[in-house]
Order: sequence, then C-alpha cells, then structure tokens
Amino acid sequence: MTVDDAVARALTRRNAPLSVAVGGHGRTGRSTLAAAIRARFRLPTVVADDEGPPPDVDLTIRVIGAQPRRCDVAAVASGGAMIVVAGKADLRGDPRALADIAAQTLGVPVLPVSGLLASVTVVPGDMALLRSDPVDPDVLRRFGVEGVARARELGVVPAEVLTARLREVSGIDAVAAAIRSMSTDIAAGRDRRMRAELRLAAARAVDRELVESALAGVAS
Ligand SMILES: Nc1nc2c(ncn2[C@@H]2O[C@H](COP(=O)(O)OP(=O)(O)O)[C@@H](O)[C@H]2O)c(=O)[nH]1
Ligand SMILES: [Mg+2]
Repeated sequence: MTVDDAVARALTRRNAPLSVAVGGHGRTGRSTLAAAIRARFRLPTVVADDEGPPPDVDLTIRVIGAQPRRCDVAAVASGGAMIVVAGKADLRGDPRALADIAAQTLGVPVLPVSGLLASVTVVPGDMALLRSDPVDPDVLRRFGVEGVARARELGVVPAEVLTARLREVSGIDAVAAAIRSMSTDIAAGRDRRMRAELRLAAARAVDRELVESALAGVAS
C-alpha cells in the first residue's frame, strides 16, 4: 500500500457514515428494528447475534425482550458504545414501566421501541384496508394490533401522515436522540484513529526513503 492509499483510506474511514449493529437474542425483533433504522435514519445497519466476533461498527443497539436476560447483562457489561432498546413495545401493556425495570437491572437507560411501527411505510391503498372488518391478516402482520388501532383512531388521513404518526408512537426518535448524543464521542474516536493511521503512514514513508537512499548508496 502506498502512502497515498493509506491517507485515502484513513480519510474514507474518518468520513464514512456512522455504522450500526443491532444485536440481541433471537426473535427479539432485531431485523425489524434494523430495517427501521435504515429506512428512518439512512444509516448502514447490520444484524448481529452473540455468536461470532462483535461486528466492526461504531455503535451497537442491543434489543432485549420483555425482561433482560443473562446474555443482555453480559453484552452491556462488555463495554463499547451501546444503546439498549426494549423491543416490540407495541405488544406491552406498559412498555415504559417494563423498560424502567430493565434499566434498573442493567444499570443503563433502556428505550421502549416498536420496530414494527417504526419501520412500516403506509401506501395509499392501506387506508381502506386498515378500516375494513375483519382486517386482512397481511395488514395485521404489517401494522400489528396497535398499529391498526392507531390508524383507526386517526381516521382518514394521507398515507404519509399515518406513517409519521406510527413513527412517533414507535419511540424510534428517542433512539435517534441517543445516537446523536453519542456521535460526538464516536467522531472524536475516529479522529484519534485517523491521526494514528496517518502517523503510521508517515513513519512508513520515512522508512521507505531511508531504505531507498540506502539502496541507492549500495548501487552507486
Ligand atoms: N408486534 C411486533 N412484532 C414484531 C416487532 N418486531 C419484530 N416483530 C415480529 O417478531 C418476529 C421476529 O422479528 P425479527 O425482526 O425477525 O427478529 P430477529 O430474529 O431478532 O431478527 C417477526 O414475526 C416480526 O414480525 C415489533 O416491534 N412489534
Ligand atoms: Mg431476523
């Protein structure tokens, strides 16, 4: 790798969009939340589990179920930039209370979020389907019982208005706020890494000049 390549690579890593992994126990709703984060925040997002090495990302969002498990306690204790989310909030009677209890167990804030409501994109044809009785099973799967109820209480509105309302109800915007509050630290970490990489590249360049002049001396 040339010095130019090293510099280019350091700059690319420094300026890349924030990368996110959604981790947690299986079936907690990781894929659905990852889809919501991609769709709503336009951030590159991968799904991870506890098997295998931790993914090389800036930030992990840990999804827990109704109660934290031992693996969640271990994940939080393992350090690294992390936001903890109590998933499937639309299925809980009192998602805020459950999240608060989980926060006490884990010793970190826990945000109740419905990945389902955050990720759903309403199309105009949905408005009639949401009001039909009985609701089509496919519509029920996409919106959940809570989403259907919210749609009905809102009445006939443009599809974007319902999408926005479901996003608001989902709790996902608290995740955006948490990501923003961590992004200063993440940017500082990237700057530190870029400076270290550039110093390394410079050191290698000096070495190469020494090697080249030494070689030139031998050749003459
Ligand atoms: N009601 C509801 N269901 C969800 C939510 N998130 C995921 N699910 C459902 O839970 C199941 C597992 O979801 P998935 O995102 O694949 O979980 P993963 O195994 O952790 O990736 C699927 O049937 C999803 O539709 C949510 O926020 N609310
Ligand atoms: Mg999945």
